[in-house]
Amino acid sequence: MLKLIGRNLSPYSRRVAVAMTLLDIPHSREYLSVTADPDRGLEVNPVGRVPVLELEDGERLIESAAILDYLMELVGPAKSLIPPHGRARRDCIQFMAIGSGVLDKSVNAIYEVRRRPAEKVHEPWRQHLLRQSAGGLAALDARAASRAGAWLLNDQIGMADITAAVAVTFLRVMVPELVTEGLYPALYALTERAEALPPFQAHPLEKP
Ligand SMILES: N[C@@H](CCC(=O)N[C@@H](CS)C(=O)NCC(=O)O)C(=O)O
Repeated sequence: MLKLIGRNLSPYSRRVAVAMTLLDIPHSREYLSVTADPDRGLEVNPVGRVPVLELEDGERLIESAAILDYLMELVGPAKSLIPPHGRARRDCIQFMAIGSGVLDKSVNAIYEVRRRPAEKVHEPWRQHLLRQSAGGLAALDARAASRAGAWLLNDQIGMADITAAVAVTFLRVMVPELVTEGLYPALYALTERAEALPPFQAHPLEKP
Protein backbone atom coordinates (compact mmCIF):
# COMPACT_ATOMS: atom_id res chain seq x y z
CA MET A 1 0.00 0.00 0.00
CA LEU A 2 1.13 3.59 -0.62
CA LYS A 3 2.30 5.50 2.46
CA LEU A 4 2.04 9.27 2.78
CA ILE A 5 4.61 10.71 5.16
CA GLY A 6 3.92 14.11 6.73
CA ARG A 7 1.40 15.51 9.18
CA ASN A 8 -1.62 17.61 8.32
CA LEU A 9 -0.15 20.76 9.83
CA SER A 10 2.00 20.72 6.69
CA PRO A 11 -0.29 22.22 4.05
CA TYR A 12 1.74 20.54 1.30
CA SER A 13 1.11 17.15 2.96
CA ARG A 14 -2.53 18.00 3.58
CA ARG A 15 -3.20 18.81 -0.07
CA VAL A 16 -1.85 15.39 -1.06
CA ALA A 17 -3.88 13.65 1.68
CA VAL A 18 -7.11 15.40 0.61
CA ALA A 19 -6.47 14.51 -3.05
CA MET A 20 -5.78 10.84 -2.22
CA THR A 21 -9.00 10.59 -0.22
CA LEU A 22 -11.02 12.38 -2.89
CA LEU A 23 -9.66 9.93 -5.45
CA ASP A 24 -10.20 6.88 -3.21
CA ILE A 25 -6.53 5.92 -3.34
CA PRO A 26 -5.86 3.53 -0.44
CA HIS A 27 -2.89 4.60 1.66
CA SER A 28 -1.43 4.56 5.13
CA ARG A 29 0.02 7.57 6.92
CA GLU A 30 3.11 8.39 8.92
CA TYR A 31 2.33 11.70 10.65
CA LEU A 32 5.93 12.91 10.66
CA SER A 33 6.86 16.33 11.97
CA VAL A 34 10.27 17.22 10.56
CA THR A 35 10.59 19.90 13.24
CA ALA A 36 10.23 17.28 15.98
CA ASP A 37 12.23 14.59 14.14
CA PRO A 38 14.62 16.12 11.59
CA ASP A 39 16.66 12.88 11.42
CA ARG A 40 13.66 10.91 10.18
CA GLY A 41 13.00 13.76 7.73
CA LEU A 42 16.47 13.35 6.26
CA GLU A 43 16.10 9.57 6.24
CA VAL A 44 13.02 9.71 4.01
CA ASN A 45 13.91 12.75 1.90
CA PRO A 46 17.43 13.88 0.94
CA VAL A 47 16.39 17.48 1.66
CA GLY A 48 14.50 16.64 4.86
CA ARG A 49 11.02 17.87 4.02
CA VAL A 50 7.48 16.52 3.90
CA PRO A 51 5.42 15.31 2.15
CA VAL A 52 7.03 12.10 0.97
CA LEU A 53 5.08 9.36 -0.80
CA GLU A 54 6.43 5.85 -0.29
CA LEU A 55 5.48 3.46 -3.07
CA GLU A 56 4.78 -0.23 -2.56
CA ASP A 57 8.31 -1.24 -3.60
CA GLY A 58 9.86 1.24 -1.17
CA GLU A 59 10.68 3.96 -3.71
CA ARG A 60 10.09 7.40 -2.22
CA LEU A 61 8.77 10.43 -4.09
CA ILE A 62 9.33 13.95 -2.77
CA GLU A 63 7.75 17.37 -3.57
CA SER A 64 3.99 17.66 -3.36
CA ALA A 65 3.62 18.75 -7.01
CA ALA A 66 5.67 15.77 -8.21
CA ILE A 67 3.73 13.42 -5.91
CA LEU A 68 0.43 14.77 -7.26
CA ASP A 69 1.68 14.37 -10.83
CA TYR A 70 2.37 10.69 -10.06
CA LEU A 71 -1.04 10.20 -8.44
CA MET A 72 -2.90 11.82 -11.34
CA GLU A 73 -1.14 9.53 -13.78
CA LEU A 74 -2.06 6.60 -11.53
CA VAL A 75 -5.80 7.37 -11.60
CA GLY A 76 -5.81 8.32 -15.29
CA PRO A 77 -7.16 11.31 -17.23
CA ALA A 78 -10.86 10.63 -16.56
CA LYS A 79 -10.46 10.97 -12.78
CA SER A 80 -7.43 13.28 -12.66
CA LEU A 81 -7.74 16.46 -10.58
CA ILE A 82 -5.32 18.13 -13.02
CA PRO A 83 -6.73 18.39 -16.57
CA PRO A 84 -4.70 16.29 -19.03
CA HIS A 85 -3.94 18.93 -21.65
CA GLY A 86 -4.46 22.36 -23.13
CA ARG A 87 -5.59 25.62 -21.59
CA ALA A 88 -7.33 23.91 -18.66
CA ARG A 89 -4.14 22.06 -17.69
CA ARG A 90 -2.05 25.23 -17.98
CA ASP A 91 -4.51 27.23 -15.86
CA CYS A 92 -4.73 24.50 -13.23
CA ILE A 93 -0.95 24.24 -12.91
CA GLN A 94 -0.61 28.03 -12.78
CA PHE A 95 -3.20 28.40 -10.00
CA MET A 96 -1.59 25.50 -8.13
CA ALA A 97 1.72 27.38 -8.45
CA ILE A 98 0.16 30.54 -7.05
CA GLY A 99 -1.30 28.57 -4.13
CA SER A 100 1.96 26.81 -3.34
CA GLY A 101 3.81 30.12 -3.80
CA VAL A 102 1.54 31.67 -1.15
CA LEU A 103 2.50 28.78 1.11
CA ASP A 104 6.23 28.95 0.35
CA LYS A 105 6.36 32.64 1.25
CA SER A 106 4.22 32.39 4.36
CA VAL A 107 6.04 29.28 5.64
CA ASN A 108 9.30 31.22 5.27
CA ALA A 109 7.74 34.14 7.16
CA ILE A 110 6.79 31.71 9.94
CA TYR A 111 10.32 30.25 10.04
CA GLU A 112 11.76 33.77 10.25
CA VAL A 113 10.02 34.13 13.62
CA ARG A 114 9.99 30.55 14.92
CA ARG A 115 13.40 29.31 13.89
CA ARG A 116 15.51 32.35 14.74
CA PRO A 117 16.35 33.96 18.04
CA ALA A 118 14.17 37.07 18.54
CA GLU A 119 17.10 39.46 18.08
CA LYS A 120 17.88 37.92 14.65
CA VAL A 121 14.41 38.25 13.13
CA HIS A 122 14.63 40.71 10.23
CA GLU A 123 11.20 42.32 10.18
CA PRO A 124 11.54 44.05 6.75
CA TRP A 125 12.26 40.64 5.20
CA ARG A 126 9.30 39.06 6.97
CA GLN A 127 7.08 41.89 5.71
CA HIS A 128 8.35 41.34 2.16
CA LEU A 129 7.49 37.65 2.38
CA LEU A 130 4.01 38.50 3.64
CA ARG A 131 3.49 40.94 0.74
CA GLN A 132 4.41 38.17 -1.70
CA SER A 133 1.93 35.83 -0.02
CA ALA A 134 -0.75 38.54 -0.12
CA GLY A 135 -0.11 39.02 -3.84
CA GLY A 136 -0.89 35.36 -4.45
CA LEU A 137 -3.98 35.46 -2.26
CA ALA A 138 -5.30 38.47 -4.19
CA ALA A 139 -4.76 36.64 -7.50
CA LEU A 140 -6.63 33.57 -6.23
CA ASP A 141 -9.45 35.74 -4.90
CA ALA A 142 -9.77 37.55 -8.25
CA ARG A 143 -9.99 34.23 -10.07
CA ALA A 144 -12.54 32.88 -7.58
CA ALA A 145 -14.62 36.07 -7.93
CA SER A 146 -14.61 35.75 -11.73
CA ARG A 147 -15.98 32.20 -11.45
CA ALA A 148 -19.25 33.28 -9.79
CA GLY A 149 -19.42 30.51 -7.22
CA ALA A 150 -18.02 27.70 -9.39
CA TRP A 151 -14.62 26.13 -8.71
CA LEU A 152 -11.48 27.81 -10.09
CA LEU A 153 -11.35 25.83 -13.35
CA ASN A 154 -14.71 24.22 -13.99
CA ASP A 155 -17.69 22.78 -12.17
CA GLN A 156 -15.71 20.13 -10.33
CA ILE A 157 -13.25 20.63 -7.53
CA GLY A 158 -9.68 20.16 -8.73
CA MET A 159 -6.12 20.49 -7.55
CA ALA A 160 -6.07 24.30 -7.87
CA ASP A 161 -9.07 24.54 -5.52
CA ILE A 162 -7.65 22.06 -3.04
CA THR A 163 -4.35 23.94 -2.91
CA ALA A 164 -6.07 27.32 -2.47
CA ALA A 165 -8.40 26.07 0.30
CA VAL A 166 -5.64 24.27 2.17
CA ALA A 167 -3.51 27.43 2.01
CA VAL A 168 -6.25 29.69 3.42
CA THR A 169 -7.04 27.26 6.26
CA PHE A 170 -3.33 26.99 7.13
CA LEU A 171 -2.93 30.78 7.15
CA ARG A 172 -5.98 31.27 9.36
CA VAL A 173 -4.18 29.34 12.08
CA MET A 174 -0.54 30.23 11.41
CA VAL A 175 -0.57 33.78 9.96
CA PRO A 176 -4.05 35.20 10.68
CA GLU A 177 -2.90 38.74 9.86
CA LEU A 178 -2.70 37.66 6.20
CA VAL A 179 -6.31 36.50 5.95
CA THR A 180 -8.33 38.96 8.01
CA GLU A 181 -12.09 38.92 7.66
CA GLY A 182 -13.53 40.36 4.46
CA LEU A 183 -10.17 40.68 2.68
CA TYR A 184 -10.62 37.93 0.06
CA PRO A 185 -14.37 37.14 0.09
CA ALA A 186 -14.55 34.92 -2.99
CA LEU A 187 -11.50 32.91 -1.91
CA TYR A 188 -12.93 32.49 1.61
CA ALA A 189 -16.25 31.28 0.16
CA LEU A 190 -14.40 28.73 -1.97
CA THR A 191 -12.44 27.62 1.11
CA GLU A 192 -15.59 27.16 3.16
CA ARG A 193 -17.21 25.07 0.43
CA ALA A 194 -14.11 22.92 0.10
CA GLU A 195 -13.58 22.44 3.85
CA ALA A 196 -17.17 21.20 4.19
CA LEU A 197 -16.45 18.26 1.86
CA PRO A 198 -15.75 14.83 3.43
CA PRO A 199 -12.15 14.49 2.04
CA PHE A 200 -11.20 17.76 3.74
CA GLN A 201 -12.99 16.82 6.95
CA ALA A 202 -11.13 13.51 6.93
CA HIS A 203 -7.84 15.45 7.18
CA PRO A 204 -8.39 18.37 9.54
CA LEU A 205 -5.52 20.79 10.02
CA GLU A 206 -3.63 19.80 13.14
CA LYS A 207 -3.15 22.37 15.82
CA PRO A 208 0.44 23.67 15.94
N1 LIG B 1 7.97 22.50 -2.18
C1 LIG B 1 7.79 21.51 -1.15
C2 LIG B 1 7.66 22.22 0.19
C3 LIG B 1 7.59 21.24 1.35
C4 LIG B 1 7.86 21.92 2.68
O1 LIG B 1 8.45 23.01 2.78
N2 LIG B 1 7.42 21.26 3.74
C5 LIG B 1 7.67 21.77 5.06
C6 LIG B 1 6.55 21.40 6.01
S1 LIG B 1 5.17 22.44 5.75
C7 LIG B 1 8.94 21.17 5.59
O2 LIG B 1 9.16 19.98 5.46
N3 LIG B 1 9.77 22.01 6.18
C8 LIG B 1 10.99 21.63 6.79
C9 LIG B 1 12.14 22.36 6.23
O3 LIG B 1 12.04 22.97 5.14
O4 LIG B 1 13.18 22.34 6.89
C10 LIG B 1 6.56 20.65 -1.46
O5 LIG B 1 5.65 21.15 -2.14
O6 LIG B 1 6.52 19.48 -1.07
